[in-house]
Amino acid sequence: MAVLDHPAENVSPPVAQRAPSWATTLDHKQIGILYIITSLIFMAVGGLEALIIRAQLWVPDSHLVGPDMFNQLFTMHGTTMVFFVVMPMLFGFGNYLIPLMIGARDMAFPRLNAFSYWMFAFGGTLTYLSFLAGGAPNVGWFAYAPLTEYAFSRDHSTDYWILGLMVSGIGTTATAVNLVTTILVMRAPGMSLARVPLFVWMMMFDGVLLIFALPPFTAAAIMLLLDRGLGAHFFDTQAGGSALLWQHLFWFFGHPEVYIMALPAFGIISEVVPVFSRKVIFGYESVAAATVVIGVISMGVWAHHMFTVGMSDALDAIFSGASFLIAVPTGIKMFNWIATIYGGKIRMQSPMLFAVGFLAMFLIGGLTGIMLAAVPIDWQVSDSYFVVGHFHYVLFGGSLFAIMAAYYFWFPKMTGRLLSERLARWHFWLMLAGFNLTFFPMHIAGLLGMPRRIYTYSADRGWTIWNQLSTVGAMLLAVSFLFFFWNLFVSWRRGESSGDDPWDAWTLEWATTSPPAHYNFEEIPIVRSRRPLWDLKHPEDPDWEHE
Ligand code: HEM
Ligand SMILES: [Cu+2]
Repeated sequence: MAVLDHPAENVSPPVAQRAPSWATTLDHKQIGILYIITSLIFMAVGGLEALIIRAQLWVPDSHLVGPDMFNQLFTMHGTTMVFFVVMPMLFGFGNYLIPLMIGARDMAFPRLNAFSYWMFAFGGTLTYLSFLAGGAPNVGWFAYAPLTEYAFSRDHSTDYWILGLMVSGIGTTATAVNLVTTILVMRAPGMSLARVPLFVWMMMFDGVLLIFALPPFTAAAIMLLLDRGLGAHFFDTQAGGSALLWQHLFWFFGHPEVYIMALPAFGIISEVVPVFSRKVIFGYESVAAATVVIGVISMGVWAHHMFTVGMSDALDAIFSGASFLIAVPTGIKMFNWIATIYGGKIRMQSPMLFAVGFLAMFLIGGLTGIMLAAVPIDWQVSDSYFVVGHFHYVLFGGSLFAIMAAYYFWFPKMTGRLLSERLARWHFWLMLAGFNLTFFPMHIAGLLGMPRRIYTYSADRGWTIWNQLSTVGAMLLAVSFLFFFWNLFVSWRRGESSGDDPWDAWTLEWATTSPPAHYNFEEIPIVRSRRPLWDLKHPEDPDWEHE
């Protein structure tokens, strides 16, 4: 019975009992919730922008919004979803959960943690202030040169884009350092790196990826500022600068960024699937190793975004091959999750529903990704709606479906209340239907030649029906999110009480009260296996006898 018994010397004195105020808080749980709520607000804004895009494309020759506004809408939508929604939402869950999962009282650097959050909040707000200053950024979320040069982008919208992302990027760098340090040095006694929950493992490599990928982007952003403000010519093609240099620097960040948004999602799935299949994860070691392999390869595939710029055949072949290769460790994870479900006592509650949705949707995104990694196919459909369909299956079908699983799974941890299963089911089925209706037809529109980022099209192109299906799908998606927001709102105030451990789970965050006290654990637990809470609940058959 002694698994979680604790020698007295591990017991720190209780920290201040009362949680500090939200504005000045250093508590990782409050900072996590701040991240989550702020990114939910940005999600509503980014979703609204998407709805206006879809409304504009509902009929041919539409003039609901003009071309200028359309450029701003897709730029702000993409920028918002990537930098102000998916990333910070994942950091929110990471912040909240990691110290609890590793049996710590907080992150390694609580002040830096608060700093990160505020940099994100101010960076996002700064980017949006551009709307008040004459217009929002309109150069696309990857801001290609030379369009961003002063000659072509004379107002300040591009400067807002650069500065907003640099400010929040500083916060992100700090978060990355904080994540890695926390996981390396703050683990409870007995929790070796080979015993951490897979979510923790994947967040650690998320931090590592960020540390490698962000600096080139920051450097490129500074170079662009110099071009625009001080007359430098890094990306100014008319003065001998290189537009391709920007693409290389941006995508050296931008592709790993896809995995920065995906790894934590993989981590969430690796926690949810075992609990709702009532089995340990199949092949913990191979899931962990696949994470490292994905991290390494993801730094070497960036130029698959540049097949059409005229690189050499050799470079095309190398980047194509590396992109195919990354499917292998990703496929290993898929295999492990499915093998975990196989033969399990499956409980189809809301977190598992979204996890299974993730598996199916992410698979489609992965398959179209392999198609796009083949250079001849990419040459045909690059910059078409096929690509827009593809990356929404990855980012929305992948990251966001997993994030939704995380909400339903950990909401009781954060609030002590369950989300309504009835509303969850409405949310799930509407979201699944709306998602596929929105994004599947985009592949067809793309194959029929519809370029991305066009504000309208003529009726004789044959694209109308596919656009109308997409727009109807987007409306369904919007309705599904109303169910989600309503569920969060009512369940937080008067949802059914969850108890401390509603899912009969096995990791340490469930070993304390829900919601946890300010100091997380009264006593720091001692860990002997990968499922410390299972050991505590089943002293007659603890995991550490088998591991
Ligand atoms: C409410 C659901 C969503 C809808 C209806 C939607 C719709 C769209 C559409 C129609 C475009 C293409 C605009 C164009 O090329 O003219 C687009 C672009 C984009 N979306 Fe979404 N989207 C949604 C959610 C998301 C999410 C969750 C993410 C990611 C995390 C995301 C990331 C992007 C990005 C990066 C672009 C590219 C922007 C650019 O071309 O600069 N979207 N979206
Ligand atoms: Cu990529």
